[in-house]
Amino acid sequence: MRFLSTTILKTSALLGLMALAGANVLHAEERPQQPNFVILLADDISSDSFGCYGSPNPNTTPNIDKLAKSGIRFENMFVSQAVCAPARAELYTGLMPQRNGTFRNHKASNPDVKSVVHYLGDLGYRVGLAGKMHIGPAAVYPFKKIPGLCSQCNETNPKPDDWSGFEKFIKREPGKPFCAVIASIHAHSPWTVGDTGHWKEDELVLPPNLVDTPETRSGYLHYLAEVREFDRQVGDVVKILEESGQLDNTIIIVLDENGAGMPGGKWTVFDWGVRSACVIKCPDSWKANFETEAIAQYCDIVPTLIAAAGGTPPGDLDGRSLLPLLKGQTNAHRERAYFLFNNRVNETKGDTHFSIRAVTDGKYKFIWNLTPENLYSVNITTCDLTGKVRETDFGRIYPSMIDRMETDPHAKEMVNRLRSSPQHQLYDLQNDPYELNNLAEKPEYSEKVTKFKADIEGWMKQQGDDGHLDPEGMRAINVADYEFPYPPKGSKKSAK
Ligand SMILES: [Ca+2]
Repeated sequence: MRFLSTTILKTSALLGLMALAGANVLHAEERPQQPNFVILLADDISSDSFGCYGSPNPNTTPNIDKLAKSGIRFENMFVSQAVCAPARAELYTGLMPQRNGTFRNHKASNPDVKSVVHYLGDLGYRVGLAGKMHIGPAAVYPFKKIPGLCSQCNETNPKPDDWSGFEKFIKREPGKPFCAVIASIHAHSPWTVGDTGHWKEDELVLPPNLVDTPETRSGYLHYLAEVREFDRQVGDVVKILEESGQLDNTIIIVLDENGAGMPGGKWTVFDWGVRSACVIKCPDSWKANFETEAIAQYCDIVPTLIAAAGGTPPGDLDGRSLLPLLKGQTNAHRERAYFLFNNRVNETKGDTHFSIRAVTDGKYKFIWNLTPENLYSVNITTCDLTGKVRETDFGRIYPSMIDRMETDPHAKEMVNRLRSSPQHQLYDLQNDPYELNNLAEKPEYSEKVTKFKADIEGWMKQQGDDGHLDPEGMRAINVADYEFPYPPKGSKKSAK
């Protein structure tokens, strides 16, 4: 109700002034209008690939950079779990992974959970999705399907985008607000789409948490071409909204999802995975044009949309509305952001169960490995056990790091910090944004470690999270074990 209340207050003040001036008519165009929403969701991109987030390589995201110049750029937006299905479930339900049920990849949400489709539907919105779903069950996420975008993130040769479905969707019922999610497959591997000609492979600046091998350079180049493809989609959508006259009444939210599908990004709780780019363009009349260091998480988006639509967000969501922040009424939001990662056990042979939790106050990150005795096992690390995965572009990077371990101390460190991470890690995010220097064992930080550990314990209790220490509960051996059909029937692609 905040949007309406604010509007009513403003309107009352305006009426007061108008009465003084001898005018007292409230015109139709002054009545509060529900904004449209467009969420542009990337797939497996780290925020440091965006120009407006300081990409050291030029020409990656000209359209998003332009949007950021006239909108709000979040410095501290985070996703709770850096992998596809949990990131999406959190974004669409306003609940963190443990409470919505999607606390590992490919796992369905709890059937009694509601999503943005229900909440905005109740407020008169049409809610559609184009592109990648990767969530279930359908009853929790009954998006209207917007055709025209590839939905298969593993597709090597996707059809060119056809925006006619999106154009029809936004024009279908004039006067009725809409919410459209544009869920891209870029830059999920395989990195086969886009123009690599914007960069020279040997001139690329690689993030310092990677290891400079020919395989990494080649992978990163093709990844950047897909980042630029996502940016092109953002530009296409903004142009369509502009041409249809809908741009000014549409709140556009651009998110990078869960970090690059490379070692140390996706599948981790490092910032390269959980820290998300977030650019929000509000209606011009809001004059919302600034950068914010306020801490926010993906679960805050749903209550923000509900509030902006004139509704009251349910009190039991994990997220809280960002509307006061967007409207410049506050510059703070959360004191902490929390993270988890649970792997899928036995998704390839040799997996062990891995469970990890983390917290940040925006300045420091504390990571608590609940299973320090087990090796970190996700499909990117077990790829060195299965020659097959080495043949994929993303699968070649980690083995190339392993091959360098004997001669390159940095490679050894980067592999080991993933493969057998210690029980406790503490990083100074301001001086060490790539989390390379673990401070947890230094005596001067012991108090901080104790405090952060208590914070995580409190959060786990609030979430009903027992740490998932029983590997049976995480077992997902093959497609038949997934709780929702992924990949969809008829697809020959294997799930990642
Ligand atoms: Ca993803």
